[in-house]
Amino acid sequence: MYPYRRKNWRLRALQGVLLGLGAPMGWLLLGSFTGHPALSWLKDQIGVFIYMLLGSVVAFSFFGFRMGSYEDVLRTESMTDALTGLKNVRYFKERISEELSRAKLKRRHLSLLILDLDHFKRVNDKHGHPAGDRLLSSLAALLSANVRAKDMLARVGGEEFAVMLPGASPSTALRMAHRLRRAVKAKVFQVSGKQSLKITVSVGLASSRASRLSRPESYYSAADRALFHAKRLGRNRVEQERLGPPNPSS
Ligand code: GH3
Ligand code: MG
Ligand code: MG
Repeated sequence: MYPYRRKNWRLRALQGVLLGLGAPMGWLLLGSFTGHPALSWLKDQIGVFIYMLLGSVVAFSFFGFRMGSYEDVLRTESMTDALTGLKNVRYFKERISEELSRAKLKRRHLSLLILDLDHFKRVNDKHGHPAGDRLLSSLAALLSANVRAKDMLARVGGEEFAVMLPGASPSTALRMAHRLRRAVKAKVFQVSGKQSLKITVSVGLASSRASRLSRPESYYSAADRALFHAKRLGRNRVEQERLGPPNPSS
């Protein structure tokens, strides 16, 4: 299980239970130091002991639960992009390293797509920044609806998105890239009132079977190079790049 999926509220509640047990146990210990043998003192004071035990276990585990839940919310927020609700670049970088390690073990493919909106600045210039924001949110929903459940979609820059496709061969990844590009091209975005507009996206693709020397950075730079070519060759297109030779010293 990945650490970012761990539920801290469970751990903190359990720690609360342990802490809660500590107080009545300490009370018994204190009793034995002051000349009250634990068992006979316990027999005399069983009501007080049970009251203390339940009270402190409930109180500590409740505070543990609240603290853990708060930590869970903070962790989720720190990995989520506020505008689109997608995962952010920090989460994406963690995940790609983990998926790459997994792919290396199984000698499987890993593919990466980077999508960049074409001439997005013009949208802001013509329709205003809030309209641009709305377009980005709708686009995120559109992309989410078009990736597989096991793929990982994230917003990695202003108008830049990345999709990691674990296990996807170059041909599967290419099909996915074209599917996303076509879906964006076909969509009419409602940006403000009755105003609607269309936009296109360029996609850079990097795909390779993971080897012992594969690095996440080589996937990023290959997908970036491919994106650069897609822009240069006219936009609204998909280009792919081979991964450069891995650098064993890095
Ligand atoms: P290209 O086809 O070469 O990618 O052109 P472009 O205009 O999309 O690229 P450029 O890098 O020149 O501009 C990106 C624009 O994206 C500029 C910036 O204002 C806009 N942008 C970045 N983040 C946000 C955002 O969160 N909201 C809005 N509305 N605009 C954003
Ligand atoms: Mg860009
Ligand atoms: Mg752009």
